[in-house]
Amino acid sequence: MDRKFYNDRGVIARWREFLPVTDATPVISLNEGSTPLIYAPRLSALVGRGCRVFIKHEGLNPTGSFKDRGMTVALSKAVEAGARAVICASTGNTSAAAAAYAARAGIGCYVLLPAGKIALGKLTQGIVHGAKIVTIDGNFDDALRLVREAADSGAPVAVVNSINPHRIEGQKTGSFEIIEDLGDAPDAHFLPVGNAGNISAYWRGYTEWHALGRSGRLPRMVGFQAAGAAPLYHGHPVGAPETLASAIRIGNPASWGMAMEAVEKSGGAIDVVTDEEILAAQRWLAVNEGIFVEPASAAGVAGLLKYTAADAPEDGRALGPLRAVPEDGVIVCTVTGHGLKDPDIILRQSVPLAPPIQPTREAILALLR
Ligand code: AN7
Repeated sequence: MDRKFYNDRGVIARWREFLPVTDATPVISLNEGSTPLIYAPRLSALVGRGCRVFIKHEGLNPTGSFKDRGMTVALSKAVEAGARAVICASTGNTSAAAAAYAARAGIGCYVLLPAGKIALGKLTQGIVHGAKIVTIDGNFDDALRLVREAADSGAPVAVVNSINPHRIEGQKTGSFEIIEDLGDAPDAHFLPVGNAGNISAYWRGYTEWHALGRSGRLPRMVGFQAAGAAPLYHGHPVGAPETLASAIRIGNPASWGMAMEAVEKSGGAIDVVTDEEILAAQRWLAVNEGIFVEPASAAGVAGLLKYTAADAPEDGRALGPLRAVPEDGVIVCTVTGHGLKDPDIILRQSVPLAPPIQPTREAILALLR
């Protein structure tokens, strides 16, 4: 079978010269990337001081999360190397992307998931794309340990977790797109942190283009962990991470060192947001900006809302890393996954629908009065 599925969009087609691919690399793509950078007027007004806030909406990738950027590179390189199957541990989105890109490549896919802790949409994606789903009586950290052990023991599978360097390479293209859209890097970049690959990837993208003179500044990288799953914030692994934001329920991130280097070199920070703040930010973004993201994806916005809260000290603004953003500065918040990944979390918090009305003119007019 011809393995060269050429494709004129997608992360590899658009950013080939910055990625570890050659003409011999088959391109396994679903036209990922090129996601919109959406101006957020209400969030900007909350920050004040003339600052502008933009949402990089990674939920609009083909499988509904940022994982597609790295997975196109990881699967293309795996097929180039002759792999017949890939394997990953996941809190859900990595497995959804691996399953879809493996299907696209026509090779097998094993996904190791913490039993009972995966959002419905993500589990559904693994099933529909035909992945071999293995649930584990343990958490994500246990699943990732098993993947490493299987690979180290010579199992005939290519690992597509972010310990695979091709994943980070693909994900760094998010920074390139932001610089192209804004004409420069932002002053600060807020995003959720789980296994810590994405903050590392964005920083790599920003520093590579800064070194090439394609941008004039480097952003402060500000990462947010869930309060119950915050190993980077506390400075040590968390044995039993807990958060409603299941995507970032991770106690021992694989990209720990790279992430802390990004934070330190950029003058940024790692901070925490509570589950209540995450759910409030998810709702706030949906109601005020029309953007529906999954809970973990709202962690960066939750951080921004925390810093701008009315009861914050001083003048009520410019708390924490926001203090370092200049007047008329630019802040980008990456939202990492689509809200439809996890509808349960919204329905569980919502009042039940009213009983049906009669299909009559009187009934609808009475309701709208
Ligand atoms: C929506 O799918 O780790 O800090 O196995 O799904 O790069 O790990 C997902 C992580 C943020 C954290 N937002 O990114 C997995 C997995 C969403 C996510 C993160 C994840 P990293």
